[in-house]
Amino acid sequence: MEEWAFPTRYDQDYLPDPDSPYWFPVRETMDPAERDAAVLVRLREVMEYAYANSTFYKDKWDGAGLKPADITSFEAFEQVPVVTKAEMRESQANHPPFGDYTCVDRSEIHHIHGTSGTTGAPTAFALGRRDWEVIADNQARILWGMGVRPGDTVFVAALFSLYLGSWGAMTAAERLRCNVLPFGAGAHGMTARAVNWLARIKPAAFYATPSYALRLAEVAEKEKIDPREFGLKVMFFSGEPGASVPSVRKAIEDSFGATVIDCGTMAEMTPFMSASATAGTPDGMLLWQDIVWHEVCDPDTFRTVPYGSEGTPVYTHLERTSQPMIRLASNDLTRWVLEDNPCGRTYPKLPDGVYGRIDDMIHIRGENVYPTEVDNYLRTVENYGGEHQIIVRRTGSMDEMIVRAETTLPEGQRSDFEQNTGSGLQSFLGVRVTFESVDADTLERAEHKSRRVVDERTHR
Ligand code: 8LQ
Repeated sequence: MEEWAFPTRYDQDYLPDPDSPYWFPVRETMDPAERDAAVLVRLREVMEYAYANSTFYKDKWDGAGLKPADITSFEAFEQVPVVTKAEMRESQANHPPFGDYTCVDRSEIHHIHGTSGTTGAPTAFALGRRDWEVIADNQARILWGMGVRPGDTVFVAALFSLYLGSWGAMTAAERLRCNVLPFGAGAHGMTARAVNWLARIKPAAFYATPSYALRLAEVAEKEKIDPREFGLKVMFFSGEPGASVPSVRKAIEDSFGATVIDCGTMAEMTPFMSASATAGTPDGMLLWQDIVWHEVCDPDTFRTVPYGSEGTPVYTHLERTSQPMIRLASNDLTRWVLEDNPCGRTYPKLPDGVYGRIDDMIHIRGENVYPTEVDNYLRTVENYGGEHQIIVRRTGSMDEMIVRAETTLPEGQRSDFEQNTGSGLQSFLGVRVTFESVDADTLERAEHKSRRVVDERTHR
């Protein structure tokens, strides 16, 4: 296996053979059982390292009665208790500012990022200098898999602040010897400027959230510029479901005429692109198991579910030394499979991407609805105005779901639209829905991740 060692340090001058679709042909195409055997040894090494360098992991595992040396099988690894975000927040509160799961000295920290949520205490992410280099290398390798090449221009249209997505895309593209346009997002008037820069620079690759790409397409239309003129080859997305939601994906492909690639796990798990599609396998996300160990688990027992089944992703770093996450519970939902991938990589795959967070699932009269399913349906409807809201309300003991969608139709000509879309949505979702329409361009567009659900229930 190429450059397989812990702690990891990659040759910073390495670039693959220009004709190779793979950065590391052996690691990417090897027999999965052989790879898993190497990963098992690595899991033990990472655990030894974390046990020796952090009181968080030492106390957690001592409390569970296990030692890194016990991890001689994946069955044993699945007994390792998961790490929750609540535990990380508590650790940072008790051991400010980075928590006692940080395994390096403060002088080794190269970047500090964090959660950008406006509610609750933020969590700080401390990324070591060596880790930053390894992250860049890991993600350059994944960009190579997406078809991005040295010399390509990569346009990064995501917030350059606490959010790791933009920085992770930038550092990866730099390592790949691309030219990076760190455009950012979120400032007033910036989307129209992005349209003009894209039309002028004509980058090969583009990174953002899927919501923001659709926003950009709308603004381009207003500016009378066809996004196909940007000449984009690859658009890669992370941060929220979308790139694997069929009608959202199609809307982006149709608007921009580029290959859409879904990627992304969690900011804590940076290199977050370790779940990513490739140029040869553009649908779903492959789990690059030699970079981060991805398990799909039963959300109650945190044991892996068989391939073909649904569960929640649990992630383990294989190369991080600053804040290694060992069995971090994502609280998301997905389904995984292991089958032949057209690109030749032998990784398992999430064929439908990550559908969403377990907490965001809406429970209506015994049925579960994902907000992304509403999005998926509405984007197929003629005269849909491009944005919607989902309002969940409790009337008596029943939960009620109201979908408020924009339409391009003028008032007075909407009754068929309302009736057909409402009943179509209801049969698509299999739950009762109250449907309302509003004027196009009246609901707020996301500059980052969409927040379409307005939950008016005081408790669930
Ligand atoms: N999340 C992230 N990527 C997703 C995807 N491709 N599909 C579905 N849901 C996705 C810095 C990267 O963008 C990762 C990131 O967004 O990290 P965050 O900000 O910590 O948010 C993580 C959550 O975003 C995940 O748990 C998913 O719910 C979602």
